[in-house]
Amino acid sequence: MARPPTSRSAAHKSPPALPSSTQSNSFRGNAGELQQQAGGKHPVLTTQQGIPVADNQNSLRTAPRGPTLLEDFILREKITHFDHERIPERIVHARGTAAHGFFELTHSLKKYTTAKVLTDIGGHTPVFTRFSTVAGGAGSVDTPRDVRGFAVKFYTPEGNWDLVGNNIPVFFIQDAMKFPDLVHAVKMEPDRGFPQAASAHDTFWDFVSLMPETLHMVMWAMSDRTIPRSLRMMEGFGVHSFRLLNAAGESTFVKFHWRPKLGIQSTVWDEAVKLQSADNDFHRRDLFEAIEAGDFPEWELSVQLFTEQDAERFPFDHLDPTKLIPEELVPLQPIGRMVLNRWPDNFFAETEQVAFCPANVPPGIDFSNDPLLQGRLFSYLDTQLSRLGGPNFTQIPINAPKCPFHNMQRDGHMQMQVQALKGRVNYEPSSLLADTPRASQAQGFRHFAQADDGVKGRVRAESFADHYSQARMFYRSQSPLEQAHMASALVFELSKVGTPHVREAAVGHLQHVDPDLAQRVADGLGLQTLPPAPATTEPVQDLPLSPALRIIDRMKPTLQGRCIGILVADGSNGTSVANLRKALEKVGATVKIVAPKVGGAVLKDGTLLPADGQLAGTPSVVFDAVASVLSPAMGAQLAKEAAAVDWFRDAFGHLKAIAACKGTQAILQAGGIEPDAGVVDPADAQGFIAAAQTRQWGREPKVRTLA
Ligand code: HDE
Repeated sequence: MARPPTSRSAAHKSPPALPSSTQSNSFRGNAGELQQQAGGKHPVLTTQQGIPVADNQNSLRTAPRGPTLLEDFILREKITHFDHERIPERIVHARGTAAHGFFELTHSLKKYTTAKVLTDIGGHTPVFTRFSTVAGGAGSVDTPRDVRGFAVKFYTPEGNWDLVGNNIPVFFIQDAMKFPDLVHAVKMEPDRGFPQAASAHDTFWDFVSLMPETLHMVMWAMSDRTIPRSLRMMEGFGVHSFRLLNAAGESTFVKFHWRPKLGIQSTVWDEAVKLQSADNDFHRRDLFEAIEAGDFPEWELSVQLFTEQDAERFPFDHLDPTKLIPEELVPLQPIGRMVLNRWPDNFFAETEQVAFCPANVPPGIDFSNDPLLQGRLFSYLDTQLSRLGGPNFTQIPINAPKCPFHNMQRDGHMQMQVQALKGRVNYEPSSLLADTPRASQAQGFRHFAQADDGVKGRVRAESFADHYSQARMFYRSQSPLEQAHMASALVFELSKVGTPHVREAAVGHLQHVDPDLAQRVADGLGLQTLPPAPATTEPVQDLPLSPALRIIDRMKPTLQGRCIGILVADGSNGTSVANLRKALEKVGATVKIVAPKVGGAVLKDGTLLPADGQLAGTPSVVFDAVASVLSPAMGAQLAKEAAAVDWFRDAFGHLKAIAACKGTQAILQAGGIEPDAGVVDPADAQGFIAAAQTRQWGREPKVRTLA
């Protein structure tokens, strides 16, 4: 039955006049609700075909309350494009964040390589650097216990060089053949679809316990390296040995290391866990805010250089990616710096579509025979063909070289170029056209001419057989507190493993790493007997220790790049807040004001101090240290507020310095906090700065039981 017309169905008969680029294009929809307020000149909205759009609010209908017409090409185009907005996420390293910047070479490696990026001092090579977690999906969190990807694309004058590394210098497996198994084992279990972004489950530890070559990297994964405070405070490693080739064709092996200018800094585990609820984007936001504030993150690039003869003397095989070269054995030589100074304009176009590939190297850099690297040389281009939809992804601006490039590759899905070389010739050799691209012996890429003799077969080198010695070296090189963190991480992870024999097998392997560690983990798991150590083919060596592998001792005592939260409320003393803030900012810290209401607090003198965050939504985990300036009355009131009590209790538990005024004492008492040397008065700004430059490590045994 036809409805009588009502006021609801009154038609908006004619759309407003088509806005011109000089007119305002704000107008009202049927309900009269739309207002667009941004000023400036607004170009006419068009379809992808360039057809101007008159109404971007209403689809085309037969009548105001009638069905929508298939004829509406504007609606169809808009929805179709939207339907295809997502592309497959990376199978690993799906969650990432990136920034633009430059690399500046400070020391030439001319003796070793012809690659201009490593020989021409002073110039700025543009870079795009993407950091990532490994196991979680693109929508997972920033702070799980996980390895971090550290991939740098250098747009060099001789083509793109991708140094696709991690924040750990070794890898779990020795052969690319095992990568799909490793990744299947660590990602969410296939029948149940969980856990997301976590290695603490049966399949990962089952794989580990059956593949002892993983043990060295497992020790790194259980260390504080995998719970970084900030992407700006992580090291990066190229992992594999690469080769440098000089003009004479001579080869030198090289390992690449990135060292953060702000020093390495990690969180404590409970903090990392709580960050997952406080701010899923903690690392992404931190990098964004630093770059927006002009506080550009910087890393030093260093190399370890060694010859084939040097390598023969190492007590391990450098082609085995489960081994690192201690810097006590081959020192690091700084050669340049990378600064990240520009946030991408568009996350999808740049951070999501960027395609890194370890096979992208300019002339003068070459590969080693590391079997993991060899597999990677294939995998990245292959996965990118499906992830980015075809072979022309190299033309996406973020992936295209910034130097001239010419070849005879043509056509394919999403071809964007009409090549400069016009006419009949799209092949080589040809005699029909002048100025066609040709190969160059002088400038072209050369491979190291390596002699190989052997018998073809699916074999693993005997020199790869020692799986435990470096795991032991790494564990024993740590400070006692770091060892306790590792033992506790192992207890946590294995406690999440439901299958007893998997748990026990993992502990058995730890006996080879360190019998005391195995016992601590067994005790932490409540095992009645210590599981037996599996047989080994090689005796475990006691290698010289490498204190350079610690991080707690090497954390930089600084407030640069660190963020301090000051809690205020109505009635707070504005002068005390201002003085503290000034002193903190003077030494490079960022200060954020937190108040019970985001509108801010009315200070004792009646002025309004705007807040950067609301107390319940800005827990202390997002800060490196906290302070408070509260009146006794507000302190007493907040002592009954869980968010305020947790603010201090968590800061204390996470070993942070606290500057607490007298008014705050009631909250500290409610949180059961017994002030120690890391709890000072906010009037003592210098005392607070000294305490906040580091964590209060001595407090840890008082606040939690470590394995
Ligand atoms: Fe990767 N890895 N990987 N990987 N990897 C990928 O490539 C692979 C390995 C690393 O921000 C994928 O485009 C194999 C070591 C980073 O976009 C894929 C093997 C190291 C990134 C792939 C390894 C890395 C990736 C997934 C063993 C440290 C993210 C999406 C043979 C040196 C780069 C993609 C970015 C990404 C394969 C081992 C680092 C599937 C087969 C060792 C930082 O191609």
